[in-house]
Amino acid sequence: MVSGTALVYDDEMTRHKLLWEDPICAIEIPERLSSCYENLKRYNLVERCLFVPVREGTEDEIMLVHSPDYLEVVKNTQKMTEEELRKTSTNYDAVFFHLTTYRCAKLAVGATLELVDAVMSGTTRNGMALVRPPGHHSQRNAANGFCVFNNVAIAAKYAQRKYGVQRILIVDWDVHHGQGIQYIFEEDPSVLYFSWHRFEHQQYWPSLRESDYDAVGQGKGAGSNINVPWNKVGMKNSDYLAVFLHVLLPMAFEFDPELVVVSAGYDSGIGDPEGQMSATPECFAHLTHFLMHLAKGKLCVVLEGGYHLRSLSESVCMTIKTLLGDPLPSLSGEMVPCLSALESMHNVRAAHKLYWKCLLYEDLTPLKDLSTKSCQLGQGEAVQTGTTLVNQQESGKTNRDEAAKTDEFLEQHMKEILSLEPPVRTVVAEGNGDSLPPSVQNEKNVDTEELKAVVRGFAADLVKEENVLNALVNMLAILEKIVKKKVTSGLVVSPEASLSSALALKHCHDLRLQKILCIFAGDMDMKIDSDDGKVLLINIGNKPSEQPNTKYNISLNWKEDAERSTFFSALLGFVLPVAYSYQPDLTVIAVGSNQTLGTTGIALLVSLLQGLAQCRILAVIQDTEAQLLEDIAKPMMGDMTPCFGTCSPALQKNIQMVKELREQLQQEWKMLRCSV
Ligand code: X5A
Ligand code: ZN
Repeated sequence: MVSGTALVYDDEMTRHKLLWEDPICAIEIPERLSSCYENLKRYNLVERCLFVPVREGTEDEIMLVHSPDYLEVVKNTQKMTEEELRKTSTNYDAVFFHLTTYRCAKLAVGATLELVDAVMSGTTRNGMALVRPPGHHSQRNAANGFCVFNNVAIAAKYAQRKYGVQRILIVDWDVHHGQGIQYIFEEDPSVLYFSWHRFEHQQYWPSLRESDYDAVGQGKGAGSNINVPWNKVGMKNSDYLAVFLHVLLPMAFEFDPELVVVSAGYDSGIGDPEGQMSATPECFAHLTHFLMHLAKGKLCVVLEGGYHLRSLSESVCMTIKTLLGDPLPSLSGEMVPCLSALESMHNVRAAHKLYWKCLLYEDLTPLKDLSTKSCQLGQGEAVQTGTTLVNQQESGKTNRDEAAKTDEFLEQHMKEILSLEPPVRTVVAEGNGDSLPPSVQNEKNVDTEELKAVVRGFAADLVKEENVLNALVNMLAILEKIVKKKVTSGLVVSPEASLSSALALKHCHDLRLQKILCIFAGDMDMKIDSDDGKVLLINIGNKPSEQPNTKYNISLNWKEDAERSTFFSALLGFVLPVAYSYQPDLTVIAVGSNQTLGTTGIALLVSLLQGLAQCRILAVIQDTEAQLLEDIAKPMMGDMTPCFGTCSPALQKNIQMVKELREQLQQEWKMLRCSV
């Protein structure tokens, strides 16, 4: 298992700066880089990373993407007068050159390639490069939008050449469309490019027709370019999450990349003057966490935009904390995607239906393009809650006020979310887990009368057997550790998994936890009264359920053995949206006999559920399934799951079942929606 996180940075990249008045370029300042690094130091994250020095990208490396003529133009800026620099800058849209630009742009390329080397060689599992100038707008023959060399596109070509990487996923979460990357890989099926971007029906910069959802790639590359246009500002955590769950991740798992590179712009975060969006810093932790499940964790995050210094630097810290494996804070805000986001999601899914098996049975009626007017404020949409920060104001004074308000909001918000979070990822296991990773603590022979009394109070007649009593007491001891945040997660093997789970839920109630997400896999015999919303039960079993599904008691029953693709679509398209909508305080996973998820399925389930409930999970495993212990413990410790391979299409009837459930419950659980 490869571990560790690389951090590539050099403050020399702060030398590139704007020398004259230019209101458009004025936001791309050196402090963008230094403030990120300062904040990383403040959170003690720098010393936890493997620090990788930068180098210059070579001319050959730059020419993997750019023309010799363009390289020459940039090279010549090294010895220009200010007047000439100014003149050269005006040849491009939203670009400035400085005497050090060529040097810094070469360092930005080299830093990105050093990151690729660290990850591809297995020196670290993942990492981040903090670079300036950014790259995703630059093109073969042109600088554009503050970008000089296309760092991420060069990195992808480099990884293909040097390491023979067959499939690369580029995720561009910057708020602008990385049209440069799109142009470079448009016809290349080996690079899947995903970008979401402020678009406003083509009114927003760079106002290109080809930034819309129907630009799906060309020729052999058809289907390998995914554009999600944002036609409104104010997109929030739930909108970003919905697009990941319903658009990017199904396609990404199907694509099965060998490397993931992120064009990580944080101008899509709250307070940014360019983006005008509302996503809070922990949203980037969740986006990062999802991407860590692809390509065996090989994830290279490369800075692009981000112009609100506090928002930028907090979001960068959240990204790096997540790369390091820290527990994720819960995603805040109302979990309801807005109508405009749903419309974009519908359109992009419809545009890609022909190219992806995961969309094969989706009911994607002809593209809808509601006019801007008809999709103005739907229910919940006027409430860009939590902040009155989002407001398209033009005056400079108001912008400064808005920025200061975001500063204040973030100060408070980060304190809150980070104080809730358990400090480190720890797993404690009950009893005789011989096969467990050594980092898992062991809880043995807890012997408290208090807990025994709890057990007797629960089911006196059932606990005559010593081993059952012990298992229940140990489970309670572990549960209390999780609730008190002494550990993040716990594992229990039980001769009576149903009984153990029922007691766990009851005890959670006594400990005043408000909402418990309880996931069952395999045969479990449990009657739980969950109508009051304190428990949400999702049963992923084989047995057809006797009761009809209700908001808090849901059964997913495969018709036959589930293929991997059925499981993916159920997990991404159903379980996670419901779980994120519910926002639980704890997750209980109960595994009975005859579970059909397989070891990789269970591991993926456990791993992805760590995005909920501040990472707090209790797994209760029936003793006959004890061989699963290790597969569950590993993802709890932050080990990524084994690779899945690409998917065959799922059985239509299974997909149908998931689809029907989604339709039935999308009024109750709004994150299930992916269409208008
Ligand atoms: C990298 C980046 C934005 C350019 C905006 C020009 N560029 N109006 O965020
Ligand atoms: Zn940007």
